[in-house]
Amino acid sequence: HLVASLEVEQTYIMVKPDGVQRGLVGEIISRFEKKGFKLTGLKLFRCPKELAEEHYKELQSKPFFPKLINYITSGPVVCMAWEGVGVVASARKLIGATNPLQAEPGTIRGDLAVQTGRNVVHGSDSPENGKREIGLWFKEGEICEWIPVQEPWVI
Ligand code: FUP
Repeated sequence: HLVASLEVEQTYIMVKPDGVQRGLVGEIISRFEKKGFKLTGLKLFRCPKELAEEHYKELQSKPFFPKLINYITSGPVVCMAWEGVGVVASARKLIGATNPLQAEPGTIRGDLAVQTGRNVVHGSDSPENGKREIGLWFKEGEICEWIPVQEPWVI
């Protein structure tokens, strides 16, 4: 089960081609911003087949692999790096179950998607994969470290 960690982590979040085509980019970014995580990387990107295959290499032997690669490379995606305490597990909670029909209402997939093969968003499944995937999808210099202005929320 998803247990939130107390470590500052990085996760790779991606709006998949259906999310871009359906105009859901702002809505999806908004969910992570409102939760309180920090955006450290963002770009619109047309993904080459080789990169999609590397990203999903753990699923290489699955019967749905060729369809998955076609889907991810079918149009531009929005690549994001997000940072925060426990962000990996928390982002997966915000995203919801892989099958959108099983995803809880209130989650991105639960609110916005129907099909597993069109589930609008990706989120890394471990801090190790978060680092690996950010390294795959972003070049050096595309990740921006910044410190939010420290305004007190209550006096
Ligand atoms: P998730 O971590 O929720 O993105 O799910 P997985 O890593 O298990 O699967 C990655 C992607 O493969 C899913 F987003 C959609 C696709 N997939 C299928 O098309 N069919 C399946 O039965 C399982 C996954």
